[in-house]
Amino acid sequence: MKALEGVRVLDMTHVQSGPTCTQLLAWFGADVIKVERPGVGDATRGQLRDIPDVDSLYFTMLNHNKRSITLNTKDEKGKEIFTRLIEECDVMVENFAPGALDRMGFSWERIQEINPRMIYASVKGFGPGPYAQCKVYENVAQCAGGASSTTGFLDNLPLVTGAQIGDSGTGLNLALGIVTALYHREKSGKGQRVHAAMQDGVLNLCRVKLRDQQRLQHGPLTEYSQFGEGIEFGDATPRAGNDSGGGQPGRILKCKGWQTDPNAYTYFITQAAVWKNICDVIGRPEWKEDPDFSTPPARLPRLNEVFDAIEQWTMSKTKYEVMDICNPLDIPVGPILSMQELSEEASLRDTGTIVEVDHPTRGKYLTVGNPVKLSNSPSEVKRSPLLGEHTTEILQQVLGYSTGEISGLREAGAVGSEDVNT
Ligand code: CAO
Repeated sequence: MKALEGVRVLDMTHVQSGPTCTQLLAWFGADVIKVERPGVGDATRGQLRDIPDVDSLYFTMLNHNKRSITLNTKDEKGKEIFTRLIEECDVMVENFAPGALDRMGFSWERIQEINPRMIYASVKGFGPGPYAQCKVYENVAQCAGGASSTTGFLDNLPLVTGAQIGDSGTGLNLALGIVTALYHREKSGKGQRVHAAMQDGVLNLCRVKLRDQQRLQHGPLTEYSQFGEGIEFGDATPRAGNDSGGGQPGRILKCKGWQTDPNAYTYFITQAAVWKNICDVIGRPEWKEDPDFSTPPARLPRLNEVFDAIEQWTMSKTKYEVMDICNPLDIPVGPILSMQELSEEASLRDTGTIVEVDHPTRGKYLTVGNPVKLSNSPSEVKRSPLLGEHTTEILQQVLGYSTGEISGLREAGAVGSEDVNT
């Protein structure tokens, strides 16, 4: 039995943040019913398509293990069906622009009336306050949550990161809020509202930068490269290039082949505890006892010199050789792995972190699997549903409608007929 078996989720999510959350719940065993607009569906089905008329990878990689029903929730009959679904489900998840569900007639108050045990979970761009009504996409959240002002190099533009910390990151927070509320419901018997704002999620992940903002009031940030370079600090936490965010200085360094391979680099951390091993490995044994280099505070103003010397050594090795030599010596290093290398990495396939899935119209493709592994509830990644694939099945099995009633609902346009010929 899967950990969340028996939990039924009414999934009104679209794009990335909400679907990340409901996909996780589905991987843990919940029955996730994705409600989509007839004939249209989640906008990402058609975005960034690589194969004509086939659900995009963007969609398929965010909607595994779900069932799809097409339902017009703005139509009166559609609203009746939606009300019945609220009665039958434990959790409702949505990430519409602020106010969309209220405009449909399904405010939190109304949902509680229909089902007092319902857990109603939302992602929005911002929490209550001046920006509460704004629409938000990933990069807006990264900018408004403090990630961009602290990412990039000091003398250049703020940057966004490739990791979808605003969307997928907030989806993870929402999933935790939902299972916490489910646990609470066991004792209270009541549902509750769960809200996760993307700005809050990004800021939470940037806590070390808020830490540094406060440290700045008491002096320069000595582990930042700009300290060693004699560049003054301003009022706000600066961009720090590839400096390590912690107390152990680190940088990205060139490895053998860097002239032609854009990913021939390694991250190298000069952890104080293994400084002597680092000196030996890079051929600078004299630094072990030299007072200018032997202690972490002495090295701080000389980090450029230290990393230049380490880079002379890493440039003579491939990123994998650096890893093979440093790991037995307890020196923390990490190769810069490309998406191509990751997709071919056998150990990630073995653990189910990367999975190959077969899809009826797309064929085989790779996707990420569940990053959280439960020993008694392993995740099995199943393909995403076609638009409306389970409309009849859900109307019959979950809500008990007869075939005749379903035909009537189709004729009235309350539900879609995408699944009729499949
Ligand atoms: N039947 C009928 N209507 C439906 C429906 C259905 N099954 N499903 C959705 N709709 C309607 C909604 O009611 C809404 O209509 P109104 O605007 O008339 O009330 C409309 O479809 C879609 O709403 P939307 O404003 O959420 O969609 P959008 O594409 O304009 O905006 C987004 C997208 C992501 C900017 C916005 O939803 C948002 O800000 N969400 C919150 C933050 C978030 O999650 N962002 C991350 C997205 S991933 O980068």
